[in-house]
Amino acid sequence: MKKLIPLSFLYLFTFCQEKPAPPEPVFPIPHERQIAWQQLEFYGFVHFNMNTFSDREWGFGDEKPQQFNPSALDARQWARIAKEAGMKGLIITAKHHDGFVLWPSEYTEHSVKNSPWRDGKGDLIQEFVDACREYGLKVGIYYSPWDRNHPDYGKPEYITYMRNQLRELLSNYGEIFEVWFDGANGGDGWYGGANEERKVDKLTYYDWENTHALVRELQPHAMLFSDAGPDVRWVGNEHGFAYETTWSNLMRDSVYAGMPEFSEKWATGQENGTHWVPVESDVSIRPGWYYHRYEDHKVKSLPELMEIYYKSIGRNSSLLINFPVDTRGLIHENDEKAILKMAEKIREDFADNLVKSAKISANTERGTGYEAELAADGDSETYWTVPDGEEGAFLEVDFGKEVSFNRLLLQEYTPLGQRVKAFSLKKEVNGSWEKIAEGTTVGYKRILLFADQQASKIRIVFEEGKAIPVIAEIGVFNAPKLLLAPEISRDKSGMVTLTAPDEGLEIWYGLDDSEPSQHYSEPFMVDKSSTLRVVSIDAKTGNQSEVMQKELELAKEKWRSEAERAIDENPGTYFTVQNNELVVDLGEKIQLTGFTYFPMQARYPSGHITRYSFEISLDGKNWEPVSEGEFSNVANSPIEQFIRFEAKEAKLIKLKALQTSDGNAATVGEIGVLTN
Ligand code: FUL
Repeated sequence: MKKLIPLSFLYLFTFCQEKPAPPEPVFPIPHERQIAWQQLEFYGFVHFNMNTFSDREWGFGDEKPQQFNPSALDARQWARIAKEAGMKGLIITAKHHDGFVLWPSEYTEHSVKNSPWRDGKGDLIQEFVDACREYGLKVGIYYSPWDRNHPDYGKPEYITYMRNQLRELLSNYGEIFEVWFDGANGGDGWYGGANEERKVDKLTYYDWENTHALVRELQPHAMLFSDAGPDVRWVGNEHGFAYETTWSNLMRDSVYAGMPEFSEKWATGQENGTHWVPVESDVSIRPGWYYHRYEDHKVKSLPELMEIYYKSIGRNSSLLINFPVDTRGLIHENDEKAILKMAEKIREDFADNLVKSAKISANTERGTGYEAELAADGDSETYWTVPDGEEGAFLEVDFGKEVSFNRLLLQEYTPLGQRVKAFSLKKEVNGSWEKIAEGTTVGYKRILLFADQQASKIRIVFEEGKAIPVIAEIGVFNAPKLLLAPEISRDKSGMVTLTAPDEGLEIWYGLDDSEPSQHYSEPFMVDKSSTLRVVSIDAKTGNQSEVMQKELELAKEKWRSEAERAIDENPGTYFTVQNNELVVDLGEKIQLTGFTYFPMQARYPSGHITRYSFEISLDGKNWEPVSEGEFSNVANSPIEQFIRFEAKEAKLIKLKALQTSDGNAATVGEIGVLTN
């Protein structure tokens, strides 16, 4: 006869099984729209507008709509590539600093409606939106508050204009997932013919409170981006790198868009930040944001792109990679190849999560519903956590056999706030625990990279936190090694040295138009302008790195200047220019076709030249100005600048700094000449 269980027992049983209360949230916590957005992780930028045709980074505003004339524009090609690359959305530069707009706005003539493209009947925002929807991508809008074309820029009337345009963009094209407000603001411009400098008070001019309210009204689910959020903040650099310690919490009320000290003081977020304003890392796949033919071979290499991936998505940030769409209106073949290689490598690195087939336990558990296994169930809605006040909690992963690995992935359950301040990874070696890696913040996602390890048991120890850890997911991976290209260095005399990234690799190279078919054994001389291609080869496996290409110019052996550090072939060193004039004696007469300026490369630089003039001389007494202009965007993106002019003979060159980014004495990382 079956024994009946007494009712009271059943009660007790259910009572014991009942899930203990979840941990108290640690404030600030994310809004629903921020949670949904963070899960996108990876999306793309499209910089395509008037600058594509004027070959600039920042147009002055005096360009003509007739210049905008792509020959084969196909937004579906952009969407296909983004989709294949694993991106979840695309953001387009609807209006950049030069003021030209990609849709037939009712409020300006400076638009596609007056361009030859599609006989003035085109609407590029519509084509973009249609393509994104077809490929299942979210749609984002970049809108530059700074407008170097508009006559009213700087006056209250312009704010009305800007809001009218936002109303068009945010009412007529369906759901928008992110609205991107650029922090670059105010300065020289055409301004309807005034040709002057206009400074605005970045804190008050745009009346952000009401501008944001308008966006919220029209697109309640859209994330609002700027240095100061309110929903998502800038990472503070244009390399696509977040920080070892990256908080989603921000002292939001202390920050405003375009403030000079943002990168240094606020970009990492703060442990005690008052608002949840997570980070987005933005970077271009080429040096510039806009297309320039001379950058066709400067598309980022696979190792560079993977470094960006790990330093953004792997550091509690989303990643926004830019495509500088070309003058045809297409993503260039080289950029497509690069992004697809990156996508493949990401898939490869995370193909097999070793915790899936392992046994997961913890030294302490909160109870039913919060067990250790929940941190490895592939469901980021469930989590492992521990009783309140518990310290030194760890998760243990027993692989059952020795495995190799080199990546650790952690995710906090962020709806309850960001908590972890320090953690470590240990492996069991003969019964004791040896530390192999450590980190600080985790947030939505943290990935640690380390040298190959072997172990059958590991522990993830939560050393310190704002409160008990609440861990949604963990992952352990064994990413295949990436073969790196050789490093190229060249001294002033022109002697080129190639260094293999690892022992046992062969180096091959080719000069000018030839492929790398020469075996490298010792340094060689290149004293003229030339193209160098190099590759590393693992002779045992036959595996090859990517081919790296570098343009070399005339050797600087005969050059003389007091600015030795600006002509030492090392942009990592720099020279501070007295009287804002830098003179170099080239030692002989040379036919010049241009010059290059590499800004100072320090993390917190000073004295970037933003307006220059360049002069040449045959005798050091009589100087002829050959070029004057702007180095756009060097403060945020200190990439090498290439300025070309009509061929001229010179024996001396002079770079004059007419303006610097911060008003400090000009600095020069490296100066060079172009001769072909
Ligand atoms: C910067 C701009 O000045 C650049 O041109 C680019 O659009 C980048 C994404 O933001 O602030």
